[in-house]
Amino acid sequence: MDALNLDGLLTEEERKIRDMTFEYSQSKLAPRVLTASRQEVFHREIFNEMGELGLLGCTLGYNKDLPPVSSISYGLITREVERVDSSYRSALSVQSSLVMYPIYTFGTEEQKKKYLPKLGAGELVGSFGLTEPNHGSDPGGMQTRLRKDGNDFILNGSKTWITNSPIADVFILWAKDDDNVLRGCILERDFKGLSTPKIEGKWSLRASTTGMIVMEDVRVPKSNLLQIQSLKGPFSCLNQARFGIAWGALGAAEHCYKTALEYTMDRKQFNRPLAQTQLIQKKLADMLTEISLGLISCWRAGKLKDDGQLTPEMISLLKRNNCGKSLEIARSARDILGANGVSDEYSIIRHVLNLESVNTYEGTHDIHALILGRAITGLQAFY
Ligand code: TGC
Ligand code: FAD
Repeated sequence: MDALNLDGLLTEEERKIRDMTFEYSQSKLAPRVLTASRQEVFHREIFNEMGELGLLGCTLGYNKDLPPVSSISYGLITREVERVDSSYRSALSVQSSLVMYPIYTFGTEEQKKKYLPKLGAGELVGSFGLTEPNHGSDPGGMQTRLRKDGNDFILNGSKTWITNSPIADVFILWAKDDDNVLRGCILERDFKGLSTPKIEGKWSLRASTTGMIVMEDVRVPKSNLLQIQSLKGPFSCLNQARFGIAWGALGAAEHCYKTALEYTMDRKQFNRPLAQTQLIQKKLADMLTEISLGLISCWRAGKLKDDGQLTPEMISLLKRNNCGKSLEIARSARDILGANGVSDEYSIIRHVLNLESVNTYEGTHDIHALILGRAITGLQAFY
């Protein structure tokens, strides 16, 4: 399974964190996922379990009793969680990278004290509102407005496709102010004028709850504003989350590869195992190659990240490649399992459908190509 010996590059602490997360994911998440996915439910207590293990916001060092872990450890965690289901990795990424990270990085001391310990323990659930009904890939065009009103601000607008919004207690919300400058603020569930309708009929990430955030004259105290003014705010959060997704998607791909390998060793057609046919062996070889190259490049990115040298373009390269390749691997595994490939009992179809979203959120496959294209040519091709 570990063709290029990633294991040999890890520190003892990284191996321990990986093994602990594997144990947790397989013993606690895997038994729940089939029902969760069929019934479209997210088990809220998963946040408390992850919090107890110290998985939430684990790179931030916000808690003096929990020293920050390496970026590679964070990547190994997302890989183990997503081996079970991308929905659970989504929960972990949003809480850690998109909610705790901005409060840790752009929050006041009061905000950090008030929110970080409870978010880290999983007592509070956070969500991140950037995408709008008319602005997905181009968040710079957003219409949500934060207008000054005395000492407070009044918020109007709507966000859509927001992970965990229907169950969240705290919202990191991005909006433009009177001067058209992008601002971030923290909203709480009981703010008057805030509602979070669930998006129904989602055939992907079914074990994750997705919804809207609708804001009608929501009064936001000045003390709830984050100390950042520019698209750099949300984009720097996305850098963290995209790094974790680049690792996580490979966990889902590894699960599909392992399932396809075991299936073809057992299943006989034309009096021999499927695994003893040239076409199947080529497919397995392609899968293992892409997974191995992906993992080693994630390790390199983790090292660069902790050295402060990982650029957004490098993250785009990895997020795009690893999500795209993992989706191809999952589709290929689905084909290899024949009819069983479309049954959720074998989990492959669930990963295929999940990875369709993973390939789209946090910047689509093509948007990351355009980010790379801009870096290669120096020419802007978005608009
Ligand atoms: P552009 O002109 O490129 O940049 C505007 C300002 O932002 C700065 N910047 C960055 N800063 C830090 N990190 C990055 N990655 C950055 N990218 C850009 C840039 O330097 C500039 O700063 P300044 O000071 O000059 O103003 O902005 P643009 O409007 O042309 O952007 C184009 C593009 C395509 C790169 C960007 O809009 C983009 O990435 N679009 C994709 C949108 C996206 O990823 N949305 C994600 C929503 S959240 C989500 O999906 C969560 S899923 C969670 C889950 O369940 O796991
Ligand atoms: P669009 O931007 O409308 O893109 C549609 C298609 O056009 C894509 O193929 C895209 O690549 C292509 N395209 C766009 N612009 C160009 C261009 N210039 N040139 C060529 N092609 C282009 N957002 C949040 O803020 N918070 C969340 O928690 C969150 N969670 C999500 C959970 C799920 C399950 C999903 C599916 C999405 C989530 N999102 C979230 C939203 C996600 O980030 C957006 O869906 C994504 O950024 C794409 O935006 P869009 O769906 O509006 O597609």
